[in-house]
Parts: sequence; C-alpha cells; structure tokens
Amino acid sequence: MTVPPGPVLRSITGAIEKKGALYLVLLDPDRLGPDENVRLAMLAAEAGADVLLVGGSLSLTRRSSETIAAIKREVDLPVVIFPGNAGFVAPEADAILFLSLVSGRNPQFLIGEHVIGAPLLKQSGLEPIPTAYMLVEGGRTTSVEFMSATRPLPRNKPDIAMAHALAGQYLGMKIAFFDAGSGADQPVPAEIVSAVTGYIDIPVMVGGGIRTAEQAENLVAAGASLVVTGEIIERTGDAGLARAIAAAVHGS
Ligand code: 1GP
Repeated sequence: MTVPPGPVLRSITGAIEKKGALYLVLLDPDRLGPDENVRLAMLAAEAGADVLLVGGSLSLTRRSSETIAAIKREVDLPVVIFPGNAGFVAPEADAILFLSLVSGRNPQFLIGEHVIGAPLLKQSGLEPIPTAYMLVEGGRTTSVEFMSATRPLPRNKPDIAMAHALAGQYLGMKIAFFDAGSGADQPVPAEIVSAVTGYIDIPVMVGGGIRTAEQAENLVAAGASLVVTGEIIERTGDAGLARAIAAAVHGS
C-alpha cells in the first residue's frame, strides 16, 4: 500500500509547476499576538504570498490555535504549521511540516518529538508534509541552533549539504528545507541551493536571513522552489518590500 500525497502538498507542487517558485511568509505566534499576526497575514496575502507558515523554533505560546483560526477567517491562503516541537498541533491549520532535523545528530529532533506528536497529529486530521530540515550556518547562533542543540551545516561545503538532502529524499521526505535560522546574518548560500537542486528530485525550500528582493531572486535563480521570509516583514510591516519579494520569487 502506498500513501498518496495529501491535498496541500499536491496544491503546493502544482503551484510550483505553474509559477516556478512560491513565496511563503512565516508568522510567529511567540513574537506577535493574534491580531497583529492577522494583520501581517492580510498584508502577505495582498502582497502576493502563496502560503502562510505559522510557528517558530521556540513554539512556547498556547495561542497558536487562536492565531491560526483568526487568520483562516480573514485570509484565503493555505496555512502550514512550522513546529518547534511536538506540542504545536493546531487542527485549525491546513497542514504541518513534519520536520526531521536531519542536519543534526540530536535524536529528540530526528525522531523523538515525532513519536510524541504523531498520535496527536492523527487525531487532528492535519496533513503532515514530511520535510528534511537542514540548518545552515548563517553567521550567528540562532534560536533553532540553540534550542535543538545541533550544529548547523557549514556554509562552504555544498557536498555535505547535498548528501544530507539526498538522504532526506531517500528517507521519503517530500521537501528539503535549508534554513539559516530566523534573523540569520546571511541567508543560505546560493551555491548550496544550486548544488543541491541539481542533485535531488524534491523541491528545495530556503529561509533564514532573507531581507531583500535581490536575495530572494538569487535563491530562485539558484533553483529554490519555496522561499520563506519571517522577521523582515514582521519587523518592518513593509507591504512594498513584501510585494517586491513576491515579484522576485515569481519572476514577475
Ligand atoms: C526561520 O526561515 C525562517 O526559520 C525565516 O527566517 O525570520 O530570518 O526571515 P527570517
């Protein structure tokens, strides 16, 4: 028996085929309250974002369900959870990135949280999207590096990144997510993205430290299918910048 991809992954894959690349805006309920996140979600939708990610590496707040429900009332975009741990299962979302932190060697984030979260996830009816999550050096210690107690992949060793992403693909993961971590000084290098996209067959997602349309454009040119920004739009509330990043990602 095979497990077919769920509707959210199918629609993401279809949209990548149509548009070339998608723009994802990350909203973190640890950093903003529900009303502020709804405002940001509306700004992102108006700017041309394709998907909203909700979550973050701490995932401390208990207000994520409330936040997601409020976003879903106002915005007609898929909402996908980006969980920091097994506690972040909110049935109001459309899907959840079922992340294994394959760049690390900490069993808690390779399989431990998953065993705790899987039965909750089944009950919730949320669609899990199996995702190989790889942290990449971004010039500073990020929350995810600290919280996961793992070392990021070196920036200047594309061959190490390629081997990790291919292992993720062979383990059955549907997306390879390279993340420099929120607020990273530098985004994931385009050299890593181009080396990996030429080597694996699943879509490459990239995030962490992307602050300009030019950076987004370079990553898409290198082969990224999914581009994530969080902190820059959250901090500036700059609708023009969000529109410019969306246009750069979509090549329009
Ligand atoms: C973090 O990739 C996301 O996991 C977003 O990063 O907040 O730096 O945009 P930024």
